[in-house]
Amino acid sequence: MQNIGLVKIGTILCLETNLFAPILLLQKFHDVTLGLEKNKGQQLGLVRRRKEINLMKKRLLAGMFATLMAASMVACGSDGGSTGGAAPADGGEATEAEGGDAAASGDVITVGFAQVGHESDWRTASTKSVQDAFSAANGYDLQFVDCDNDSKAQIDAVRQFVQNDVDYIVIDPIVSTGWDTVLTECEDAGIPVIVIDRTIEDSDKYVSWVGSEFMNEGLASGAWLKAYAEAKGIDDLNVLVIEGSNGSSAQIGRTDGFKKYADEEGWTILDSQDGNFTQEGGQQVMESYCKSYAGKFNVVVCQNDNEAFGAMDAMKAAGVSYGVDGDVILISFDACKAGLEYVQSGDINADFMCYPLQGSYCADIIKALQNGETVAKETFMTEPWYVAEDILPSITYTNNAGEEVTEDLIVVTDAASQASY
Ligand code: GYE
Repeated sequence: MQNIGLVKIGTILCLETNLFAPILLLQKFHDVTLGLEKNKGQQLGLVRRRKEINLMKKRLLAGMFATLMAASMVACGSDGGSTGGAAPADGGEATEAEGGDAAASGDVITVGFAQVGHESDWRTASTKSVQDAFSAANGYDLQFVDCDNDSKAQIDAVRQFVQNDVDYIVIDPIVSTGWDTVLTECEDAGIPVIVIDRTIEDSDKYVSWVGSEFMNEGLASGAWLKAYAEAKGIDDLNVLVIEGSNGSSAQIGRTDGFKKYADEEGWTILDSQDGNFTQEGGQQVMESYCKSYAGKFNVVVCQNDNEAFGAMDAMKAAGVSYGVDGDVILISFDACKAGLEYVQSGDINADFMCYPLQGSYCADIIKALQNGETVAKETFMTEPWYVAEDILPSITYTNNAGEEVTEDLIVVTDAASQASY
C-alpha cells in the first residue's frame, strides 16, 4: 500500500509542478492513510478519520517542502522505472504499475459504471477519471452508461450490469434515495457496489463510498460570506440561490450548510430554485430572478461553476454588476479551471472546490477487494477554498462532524487555475 502511495506521489510531483500539487498530494496522503486504516476494518469512526486527516494536514503544512522534495526524488525515479514513462491517468492518478496486476495475470475485471450524466465541467472530469482508471491497459473492461440525469435510467443501467454479470458496479447516484431494492438485487447477485461522489441515504448495501463532504462545502461558503460581509461592512444580505439538481446529495449538503449560516445571521434568502447544475439552467433561473428581484439582491449563490457561468450571462444582459467590483457578491462551487479563471478575474468572489478525480480511489478499492482486504466504508476528498481578494487569510467554522476547523482561503493565481481540472 505504501509503495503504491509512493508511486502515486511521484507521479503527481513529476506532472504537477505547481501550486495545485500540494493539494493533490494531501489527498494522496489521505488516501494512503486510509489505505492503512482499511486493514484495521470498517468500524473506524468517521470522526476519527477526519481527525487523522486534519493531523495529516498540519503535518503537511509544517514540513511540506522538505517532504515534497524527498518524496519527489524517491518517487520520480520509481514512477519512471515502473511505468516506462507512460503518462498516467487523471493528471497523476492511476498508474500502469497499479493496474498492471490485473492485466499481467490476464484476469480482466469487468466494471459497470452508472454515471450521472454530462451536465458540467466537474462531470466531464469525473467521467475521464473513471475511464482512465478502468482502462483496458490497466486490465479492465469498463461498461460505461451516461444516465443523462434520469434516475430511472440509472436504476435500469444498474440492473443491466447485474444481467451482464459484471465483477463490480460503480454508481454515482443522481439522487440519494430509492436505492435499497436495486442494491439488494446487486447483493443477491454477489456483485459488490462502490458509490462515488454523491451519497445514498436509504441503503447501506454498498461496500464503499468515495466523495466530498457537501455539507462542509455549504458551511464553508456561509462562514466565508459572514466574514467577508463583516470585513466589507455590508450588514444587509439579500440572497438568491441557484441550487443543483434537486434530490442530489450535493444539492442537499450545499443548501443545508449555507442555510445554517443564513438562519443564524438573519440573512434574507429571497428565492432558491433548481438550476440543474447546468449553464443553461443557471442562466434561465437567473434571468427570471433578475426580473422578479430587480434591485433587491446583493448575493447570488450558484451551487456549481456551470450555473455561475449562466448566471453571469443573465446578470450581464440585465445590467447587474457582480464580483469584486460589482453590486452582487457571487459565490460558486466546484472550482474547475474555468471557474477559477473567473475568480482570478474577480467575476466570482469565492469558489469552494469539489474534487472530481475519484477514479484511482475507486480502482484502489477494487484492488483491495480483489486481495480480500477490508475497505473503508467512507473516504473523503480534501478540498481547498478559493477567493478573489486577499482580505481574509482563513475561515473558522464548525464542520459537519462537530469540530471547529480553521481553513485557509487561497487567492487564485495562474498556477492554481491552470492546475485545476
Ligand atoms: O458539483 C456538479 C455536478 O455531484 C459533486 O455534480 C457533483 C456535482 C458537481 O454536476 O458540477
